[in-house]
Amino acid sequence: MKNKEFQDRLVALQERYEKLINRNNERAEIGNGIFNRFKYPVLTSEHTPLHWKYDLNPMTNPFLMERIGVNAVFNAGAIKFNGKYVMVARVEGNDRKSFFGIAESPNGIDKFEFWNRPISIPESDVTDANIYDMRLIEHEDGWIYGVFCTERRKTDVPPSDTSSAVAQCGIVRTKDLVEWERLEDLTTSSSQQRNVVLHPEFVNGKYAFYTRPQDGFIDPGSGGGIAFGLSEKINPAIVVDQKVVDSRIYHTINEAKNGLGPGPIKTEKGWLHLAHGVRNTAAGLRYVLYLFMTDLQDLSKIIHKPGGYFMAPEGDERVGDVSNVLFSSGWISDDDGSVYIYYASSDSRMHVATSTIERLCDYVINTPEDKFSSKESVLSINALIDANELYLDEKNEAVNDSIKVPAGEFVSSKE
Ligand code: M1P
Repeated sequence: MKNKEFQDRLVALQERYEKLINRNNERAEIGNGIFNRFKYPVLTSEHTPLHWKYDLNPMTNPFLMERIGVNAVFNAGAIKFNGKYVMVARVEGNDRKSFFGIAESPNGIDKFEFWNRPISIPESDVTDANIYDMRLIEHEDGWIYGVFCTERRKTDVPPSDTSSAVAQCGIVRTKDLVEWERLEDLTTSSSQQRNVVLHPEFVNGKYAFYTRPQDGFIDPGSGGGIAFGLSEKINPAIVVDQKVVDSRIYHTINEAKNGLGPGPIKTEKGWLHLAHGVRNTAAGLRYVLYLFMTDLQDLSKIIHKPGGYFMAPEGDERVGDVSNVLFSSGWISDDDGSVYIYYASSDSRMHVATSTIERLCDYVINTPEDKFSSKESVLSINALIDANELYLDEKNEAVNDSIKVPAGEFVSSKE
């Protein structure tokens, strides 16, 4: 006799899954001219396939119960591969263990579907307790690298300390996203590392890494911010000197800590970087995204850095497992100049925002820098108002088309 409860539940679950996977996404709002948000998240725990979670045999699972729960899908690396928009997402089970799952979409904004199985990442000599936050880098040596955080329990602590952990940078590489080769973990002079990114090009014949030196697992301690260093080889990769490129600064969006997001995008004006900045509040840490640009020749030199954040958590994005967090470890620069920015909200789900190289460069070059005081912020606004008064009459209509560049602060940054 057929198990009706099982059959009914199966049909309902499959219908819900298909509806979700095939849902069209829509631009959310008028936006700020810099990027467009989209109405729906692009990957959530609900996007994980039913056969990862359910025993689909009515004999062994007559109630069609979920046997393995998925808690969240977030912090994905991204790449365009074989014409598809691909994310390698951090999938976190109900058991708190993270692993990587590959999801692809035909257009980058919706219809993301996970591949049949999660990735089985080979282990190194020391077992990884938890692996997460993979950045995907197409390196000019011909490999696609995945650099990620490997977390292990701290050994030199009393048995009663069941929380202390060590974070390091794990490295894998692949040509097809199917076979993954594990390399030795990155060695640096810091006791812990997270948010490490490999630069896509050789620098003086060496592999270049962006690191985030830190003393503690959560607290960066004396770790000064996003750093840059070179390694002779990729296996083993050893970075001896870490030069801080973007430091933590009092009363800015990255006062408490920061970390690089995805691999940088090369533009005619410089290397575009997306990073996260963290500050502390009475409600806990707040993570926002920011952009900066480094010199094409000197990768450790920032040439443009807008003040403040590029994106901050908004609406539903503000709530999740770790609320008030935006975090990005993946973006795709497409052939037509479009940029797909994949970002996670509150350690729970993935979203996309779209922009273009032209817009992002304009934003990075022409947004006033942080000048570290309220007085300077007001001066920047007044310079903009002055420039607008020259250009517009009281009805906000242009009266002087010949003014191509606004006055004040905005003159110096225009080319
Ligand atoms: O919970 C927010 C983020 O915290 C860590 O990032 P960071 O090391 O910069 O503080 C990471 O665990 C990240 O995965 C997480 O999203």
